[in-house]
Amino acid sequence: MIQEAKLSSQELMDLEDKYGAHNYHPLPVVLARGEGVYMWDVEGKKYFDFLSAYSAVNQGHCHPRITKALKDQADVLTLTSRAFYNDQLGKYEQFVTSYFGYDKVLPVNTGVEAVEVAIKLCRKWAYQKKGVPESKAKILFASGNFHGRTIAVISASTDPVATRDYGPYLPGYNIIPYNDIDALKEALNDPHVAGFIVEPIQGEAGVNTPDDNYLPQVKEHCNEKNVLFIADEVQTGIARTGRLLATCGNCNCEKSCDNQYESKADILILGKALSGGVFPVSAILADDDIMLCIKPGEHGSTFGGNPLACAVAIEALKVVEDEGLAENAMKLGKIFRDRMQVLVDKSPLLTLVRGKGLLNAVMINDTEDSDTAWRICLALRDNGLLAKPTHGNIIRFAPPLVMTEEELHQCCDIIEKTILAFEV
Ligand code: IF1
Repeated sequence: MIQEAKLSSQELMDLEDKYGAHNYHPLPVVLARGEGVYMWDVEGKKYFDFLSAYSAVNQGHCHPRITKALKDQADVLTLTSRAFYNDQLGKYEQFVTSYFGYDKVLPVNTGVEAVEVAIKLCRKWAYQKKGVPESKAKILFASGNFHGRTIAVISASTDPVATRDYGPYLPGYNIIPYNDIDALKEALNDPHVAGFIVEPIQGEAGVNTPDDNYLPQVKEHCNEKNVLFIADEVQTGIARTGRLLATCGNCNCEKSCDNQYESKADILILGKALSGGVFPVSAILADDDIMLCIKPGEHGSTFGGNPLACAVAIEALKVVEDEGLAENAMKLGKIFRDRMQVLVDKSPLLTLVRGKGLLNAVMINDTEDSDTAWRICLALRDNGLLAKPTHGNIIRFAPPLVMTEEELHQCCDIIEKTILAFEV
C-alpha cells in the first residue's frame, strides 16, 4: 500500500493560502485532533482549547456520546428533505421545546440562517398580529452587534470590516446603543417597531457584558410596547455563561430551565453548541402565537431538520444536562475571573477582565489597531494554549465547559506565565 506523505503544518498552511479564498487570517497552528478540552497539531503538540470553535464545542471535542449519536444515525438515515416526514424530527422538536420552554421550534443549519428566520418571523408577526402597515416594519439592533454574515444580517452591522463594499444594504433597521435602556425606550416610541434583536453578551464586540438588569428591562419595555424581544443566544446559549441560557436570569440550572426565566425572549435563537460542534445545527424557538405566523411553503431549507441533526442535537443537549455543564461553567468562570483579576492588578499589560461563566475576555493596555493581542496569542500558543484576539487589544477566553478545576488552574498558570514574560 502506498502511504500518502504526511504534510507539515507549513505545507498545509501554504495549501490553504494558495487554494482557499483569503477571507480569514487564522492563528498559525494546524490542528489535526481534538478530545475534550485538548487539541493536537499536525506535529503532535498538545494545546488547551480556549476558543471552543467560538463556543460551538461547549461539550468538549469529539464527545463520545455525541459522535456515537452521529455515527449511529449516519448508518440509518441522513436526509429526507422536508418534502416527507422523518422519524427523528418530531422527537427532537418535542425534546428541544420542552428543554427550553417554548411551544414550537423551527430547525435550520447555521446561526446566521436562524437570525434571518427570526427577522422574517418578526416581520410576519408585525403585519399579521401587530397591524404594522405593509413594508413599514422596523427591527432594532444594538451597535457593536454580531449576528452573522448574510446581506440581511450585515445590514444591521456597525462594523465597517463586515459591511465595506457589500452594499446596497437592507432597509428597515434602526441601530441603538447597547446596554442603554433610555435609548431603547426612545426607539420603542415608533409604532412601526416590531422587534429588538440583541445578544445577551456581545461576543465579537469583545465579550461586552451589559448591566445585570439590562435584559430584564429590555424584556419589560419591549412587552409594554408590543415589540418582540429576540435573543440571539447563538454564542451565549447552552450553558456557556453559567446558565442554560444567558436570558435565564438567576434560575437554578440543575436540571433544565423549567421556564424559570428572568428575561425569557419572545424569540430565542440558538446555534453552535446545539450540535456540540459536530456540524451546523441551529434553531429558532417561539410560542404558537408567533411561530404559526409562518405557513407551509413560506420558509424552508434542504437540510434543516435532517435526521442526523436531530439525533446529534438531542444527545448534545442531554450531555449538557447530564454533565452539569452550566453549573461547571458558573463555578469555573468565577475562579477564572478571580485569577485574571490578580493578574490584571499585577501586570501593566492588562487593564480588565470581564464576562460571565466561561465566556470571558481580558483587555490589553494598547490601542484597538495594535497587534499586541495577536502577539500575546502567538506566545500563548507556544506555551500550549489556543485563544483568539477580538480586536487588537482584547483576547477572548472560552474553553470547553467540560474542563476540570485543576485543568483551569493549569491554564491560568500558562496565561499568567505568558503575560508576565511578554515583552511589549
Ligand atoms: C466567523 C465572532 C463569535 C454569533 C452570534 C450569530 C452568529 C454568530 C451571536 C452566526 C457567529 C461567529 C462566526 C465566526 C466568528 C464568530 C464570532 F467573533 F465573529 F463574533 F462567535 F464570537 N449570532 N459567530 O456569534 O452563526 O452563521 O456562523 O453559524 O468566523 O464568522 P453562524
